[in-house]
Amino acid sequence: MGVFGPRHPAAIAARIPPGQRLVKTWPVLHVGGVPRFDEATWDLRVFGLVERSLRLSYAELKALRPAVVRADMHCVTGWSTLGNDWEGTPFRALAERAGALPGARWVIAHCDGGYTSDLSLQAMMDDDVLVAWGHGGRPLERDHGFPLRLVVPKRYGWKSAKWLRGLELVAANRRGFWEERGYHVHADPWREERYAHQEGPEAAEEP
Ligand SMILES: Nc1nc2c(c(=O)[nH]1)N[C@H]1C(S)=C(S)[C@@H](COP(=O)(O)O)O[C@H]1N2
Ligand SMILES: [Mo]
Repeated sequence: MGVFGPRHPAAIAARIPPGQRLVKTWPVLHVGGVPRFDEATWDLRVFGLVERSLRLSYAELKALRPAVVRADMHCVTGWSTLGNDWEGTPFRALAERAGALPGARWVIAHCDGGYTSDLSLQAMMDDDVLVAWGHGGRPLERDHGFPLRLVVPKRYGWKSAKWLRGLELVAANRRGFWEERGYHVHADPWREERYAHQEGPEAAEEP
């Protein structure tokens, strides 16, 4: 707040984490190309430390406990968007169907094109974590991850992996694409966990 007044009403400002700025139009941000989607060959696999590996077609996935989550999005490059309505299946529904084994501590997201990201199983089990196929009442746009992306609202955007094809449950963490290029393993925007050099010794453990 200054002589020109607050930049945003307090209710909006309170939703913008430190070092972030609100943008009006939703940026597109990724490395590499946008993969093609062929529904006949597409699948989503849930595998690794599970009782039952899953291999779901697009139709099977969409029939599985669909949910809508309204969430804000924060990219580590500094932009935030507020009030995104995502439609998808909660990760927890997939984990329950597959049956996470007791040793599972981390989830590696695998994408078409080879992009990966790692998340603690605990962070993934949050109510607001979806594998999403819809945004704003419409199918996801290709640039934004159609046919399927991960949405992890409480983490910086690079964890919300687009063109998702696999979720692998593992005991010991394996750093994903950005995590091994100097970005933080937990990536909580409210704690400004941007860079790996900020990580404490506990970062490799289940939080
Ligand atoms: N497969 C894949 N997913 C990705 C990325 C990527 O490079 N490849 N970039 C991430 C980053 S850094 C951000 S901020 C968000 C951006 O999502 P958007 O392009 O829909 O805004 O996607 C994430 N998901
Ligand atoms: Mo990002």
